[in-house]
Parts: sequence; C-alpha cells; structure tokens
Amino acid sequence: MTQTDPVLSSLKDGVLTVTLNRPDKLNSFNEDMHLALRAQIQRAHDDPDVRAVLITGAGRGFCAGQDLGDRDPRSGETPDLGKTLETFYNPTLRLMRSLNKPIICAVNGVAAGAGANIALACDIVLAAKSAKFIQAFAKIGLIPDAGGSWSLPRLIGEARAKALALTAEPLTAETAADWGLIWQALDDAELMPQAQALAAQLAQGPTLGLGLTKQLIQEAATNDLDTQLDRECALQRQAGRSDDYAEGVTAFLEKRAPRFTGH
Ligand code: LHQ
Repeated sequence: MTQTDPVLSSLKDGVLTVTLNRPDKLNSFNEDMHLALRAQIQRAHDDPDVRAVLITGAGRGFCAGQDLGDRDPRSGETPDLGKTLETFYNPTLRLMRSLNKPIICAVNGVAAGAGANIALACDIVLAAKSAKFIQAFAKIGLIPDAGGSWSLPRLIGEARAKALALTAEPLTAETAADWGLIWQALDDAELMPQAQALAAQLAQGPTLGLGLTKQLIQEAATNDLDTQLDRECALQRQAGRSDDYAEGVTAFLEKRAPRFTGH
C-alpha cells in the first residue's frame, strides 16, 4: 500500500478502516477508486476477522462524487452514465447493503453527489460539524444516484428529499443530524476518535446478531407488518442459537461484561 493508493485500508481489533484517498480531487471516484473500495467491502464479507467497517476520506473532503474530469463532454463522445452506475456504483452499494456487519461512516468534510449517497448507504453516519452534504446532481443536469433517490425520501421524507435534490443546496452536518439524515454531527476534532470508538465497540459486539439486526431493519423498508413479524421470529430463532446469546445472558447473570466472539 502506498500513499497514492486510491483507497487506504487497515485491519485492527476487528475494525477494517477504509480511507478514500484522492485528496487533491476531494476523493472523487475514478475507476481505480471504485474498484479499490469495492475490493475492501468484499474483503469485509470474506474475512471473519473483520467485524466492523469504518469508512472515511483523506484530506479536507469526504467524497465529491464522480470525478467529473474523467469523461470530458467536450470530447464529443455521448456518455452512457447508466453503464457507469451498473458497472461501478450499484455493485458496491449492493455489497454494502448485504454485508452482515456494521458499516460506520465518518464524514470528515464535504460529501457531494454520489459521495453523499455512498455515505448515506452506511449503517451509522457520523459527520464533522464542518462537513456538508450536497445532492449536487441538479447542478449538472443529473438525477440523484448511488441509491440516493431511494434513501433520501426514506430517511427525511419526500418534501425535504425533493428540495435537497432539486436545489442542490448544501446541508450542514448539524441540520442533517436534526433531520435524521445521519446519526450525529460532532466537533471536527472529535469525529475520528468517536468514530473509531464506535467501530471498536461494534467490532467487539455480537456480530451475528448485529448482522441480523441490520438485515431485518433493511427488510422493513419493503415488508408489511405481518411479514416483518414473521421475519422477526425467524431471525430471533437464529440469534437465540448463537454462542453470543448464551454468553450475553450468562454474563448478565454473572454480573460481568460479556466476551462476544461474533458467533
Ligand atoms: C473534483 C471534483 C469532482 C473532479 C472537486 N471531480 N474533481 C456522475 C457521473 C457519472 C456516473 C454516475 O454518477 C455520477 C454521480 C455524481 O457523483 S454527479 C456529482 C458529481 N460531483 C459534483 O458535481 C461535485 C463537484 N464539486 C463541487 O461542486 C465542489 O468541488 C465541492 C462543493 C464538492 C467542494 O467545493 P470546494 O470546497 O470549493 O472545493 P473545490 O471545488 O475547489 O475542489 C477542490 C479540488 O477538487 C479542485 O481541484 P483543483 O485542481 O482546482 O484544486 C476540484 O476541481 C476538485 N474536485 N470535486 N467531482
């Protein structure tokens, strides 16, 4: 791994930290960064030692979306942006969503376009108070992608989602937290320590149960109550057979801290 790798990664105490690393371009996505990010999410799927993922950005930005210099319209070529989504964004979004481990996002600076929506696809989003979320698409004639047209109205309702997407107005981290778009806005100096502490806490948690919890809450977006109650039965049955359930209850009865293994 070198300083010029498009994504930096490290695995420590169960936390896979993934840093988008094109700071000169505010970590906007080129093909190499897309593939490198996806490889890290795939690693989180495959490696049992990974029990939580923390995504952040290098430098002053989190991610400014697609690298707009990558495909210059002045070349005269008609782009197929649908293909870009199918090839690059959508597989990564699906991998993040289906990962049965928590993904924490530490939004260290501006998150624009697909960069904002990649952040919102994470399970718990913390942001520095100086960070802004911008649905920048309308400024260049595009529509919200990277899952944003789905997540925005679900997180903050249609009225706010439409206004953000149609105006491309920047939203401060504090307002994003007030609206329920993200979990917390933190003082800039507190962002990484708190994000790392949260990731470490989750990585020591009952990973199987946490993964089932993530899955169940996601399924609720499309299930009716009856279906969801049935799903709770099925997944609680599974959680109840885990080593971590036995350990959690035993630790409670013995008045000590649990030692979860993730199984
Ligand atoms: C950038 C970028 C960038 C390249 C800053 N690209 N260089 C699109 C197309 C294809 C398929 C599917 O999906 C998508 C989805 C999308 O993501 S569309 C939305 C793309 N993103 C944007 O429209 C945001 C463009 N960036 C901005 O509006 C500003 O840079 C923001 C508001 C993010 C930050 O503003 P500032 O803090 O004032 O920074 P800056 O503009 O000075 O940027 C710093 C450098 O980063 C600068 O380079 P330079 O060499 O001049 O120092 C920018 O050119 C570069 N940069 N975003 N997306």
